[in-house]
Amino acid sequence: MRTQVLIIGGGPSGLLLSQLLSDINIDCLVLEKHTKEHVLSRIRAGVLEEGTIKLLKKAGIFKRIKEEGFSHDGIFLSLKNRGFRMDFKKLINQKVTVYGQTEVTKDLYELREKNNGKVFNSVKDVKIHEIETSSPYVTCKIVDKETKINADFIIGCDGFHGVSRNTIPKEKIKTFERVYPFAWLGILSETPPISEELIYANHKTGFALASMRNENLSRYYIQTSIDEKTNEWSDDRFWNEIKKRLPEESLENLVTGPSIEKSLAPLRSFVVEPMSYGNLFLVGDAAHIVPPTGAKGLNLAFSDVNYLVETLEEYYQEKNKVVLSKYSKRALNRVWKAIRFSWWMTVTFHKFPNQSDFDQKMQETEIEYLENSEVAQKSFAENYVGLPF
Ligand code: FAS
Ligand code: PHB
Repeated sequence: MRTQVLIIGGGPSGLLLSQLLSDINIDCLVLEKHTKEHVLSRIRAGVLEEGTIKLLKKAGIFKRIKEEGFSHDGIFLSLKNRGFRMDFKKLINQKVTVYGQTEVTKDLYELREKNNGKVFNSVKDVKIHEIETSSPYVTCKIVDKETKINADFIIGCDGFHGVSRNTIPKEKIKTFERVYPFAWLGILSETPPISEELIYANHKTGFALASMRNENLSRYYIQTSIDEKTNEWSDDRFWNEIKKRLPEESLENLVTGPSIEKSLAPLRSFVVEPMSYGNLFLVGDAAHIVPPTGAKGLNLAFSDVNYLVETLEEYYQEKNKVVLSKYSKRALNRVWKAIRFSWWMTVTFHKFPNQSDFDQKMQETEIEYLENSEVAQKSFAENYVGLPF
């Protein structure tokens, strides 16, 4: 089998990349190790930046986002159980859209199927070969049949635990990492959201986030220690903890109920440089991880896709390999700014083990400065809604 661009990973970045490449007549195919149902069972991101919306619209995905997504002109930040609003519309005339990653991925699968996109699920034993040569290829098992696929380029859209990044010789890359000493326990509950907009809360017992998926589906997170188990957290224990952390004035609107999903996510910041080697390119979580505190992970994966499509389109038009080096530089320039913002949100809103009263005071002062300075708010707003591609 042969293709021009072979994409490993049928998550959001792999699917969007394959649609946008097909739209400009670049032949591609996607190899995904799980079933479509498994991929769609993951509950992850919730906030889409304007740049993401524009890119999804270009790919042909907008109808359901328009009908079911929620435009948010701002968010609430909270300290010492007191909240205040960040008004993005007033500050920088921009907004974000709340529409779950699961829905985006569902729309992308449907779009690829409608366009007869080549997406192979349940593919096993993907191995990448000869990326330093002009004839890289992949071996794998498709429906248990040993298969070899030749390609011009191989794209790692296979997430943090995928196979692609580890194919690059260790001496050819540099990694940057910070693992945070806490985790997020998230629940979904079929209850009306506590607030029309998201609430990020700093509290001396730990961070909390109130989000949503629709008017009767709420998404909540609390910071927990790193070694927690979901079965140690009954719904009652979760609700009692989040009540301690959210702003007092919001609690009258809190509707508790049974969780229909409960999961723990570790938090880390991670970047690999460069994001390409030979004819292998890394995209999304395969190249970088952000703590979800800044709502950047999915959006960053999509800005990588944008840069890679532009790079490959220019290559196939000019047949000039020099353009290929543009991708990593352009992508990393935006990646590092999102890494910084997500790190800042995480260290400002979370309680660290052995955190002193002075440290807590510094966090609260940082947030109060934000509350009282329009200049600081504009900077926060442009980072939260997403820096330009
Ligand atoms: P993904 O990990 O989504 O997709 C990679 C795909 O590659 C997967 O389908 C996987 O099965 C496949 N794959 C892996 N190895 C393979 C192999 N060897 N062969 C073939 N296929 C292979 N971001 C936010 O913005 N907000 C959030 O709240 C948020 N919460 C998150 C919670 C969790 C638990 C996790 C893990 C991530 C969260 N993220 C969040 C980040 C997340 O949304 C990612 O940024 C986003 O999924 C990135 O998309 P991809 O790069 O496509 O990677
Ligand atoms: C979510 O709704 O899942 C969500 C929203 C904002 C974040 C993280 C997660 O920063």
